[in-house]
Amino acid sequence: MRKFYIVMCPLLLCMAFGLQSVAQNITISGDSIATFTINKTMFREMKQAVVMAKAHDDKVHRYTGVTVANLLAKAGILLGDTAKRKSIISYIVVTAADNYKAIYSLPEIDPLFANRTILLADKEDKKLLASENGPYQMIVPAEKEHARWVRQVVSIEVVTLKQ
Ligand SMILES: Nc1nc2c(c(=O)[nH]1)N[C@H]1C(S)=C(S)[C@@H](COP(=O)(O)O)O[C@H]1N2
Ligand SMILES: [Mo]
Repeated sequence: MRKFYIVMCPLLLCMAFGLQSVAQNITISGDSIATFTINKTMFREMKQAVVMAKAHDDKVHRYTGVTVANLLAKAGILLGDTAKRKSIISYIVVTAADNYKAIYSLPEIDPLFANRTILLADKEDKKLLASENGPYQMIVPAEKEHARWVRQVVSIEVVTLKQ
């Protein structure tokens, strides 16, 4: 029995950390920035925001995480008044671990334009997201469909139209 633990414990730990290190990073890329990776520690150290939103189960839940606006700003994307001519011709592509994708226009993300907060959450009702949804999920309040509540987000790409 002792031999079993000596072999299995390191093995299981390696597997757990191996899987986590891939899934717990978010890569942010775009033409005007160097590709930027945010890991779990960086995510937790960023300003935490709370959004109340009705999920696919028709119930209002409390989501905690980082606003997508702050994530983009951290990666070097300019938002706000000085960037608005560029923002209105830009969008983001959010990709999940299963390669599911959704797009959001930059004016939907930028608080200069948007009257709702789009969040990348890691917690629902104060608990870490369930593994089928997390570690990170897009929370898009007040949408009638939940198709853009992308689960298991792995990357965000910023695209600006060519003029
Ligand atoms: N990664 C990923 N996220 C996804 C999907 C998907 O197929 N893959 N489906 C979307 C759709 S169409 C809906 S309705 C909701 C379903 O969320 P639920 O599983 O919490 O009901 O997740 C959205 N997020
Ligand atoms: Mo859906």
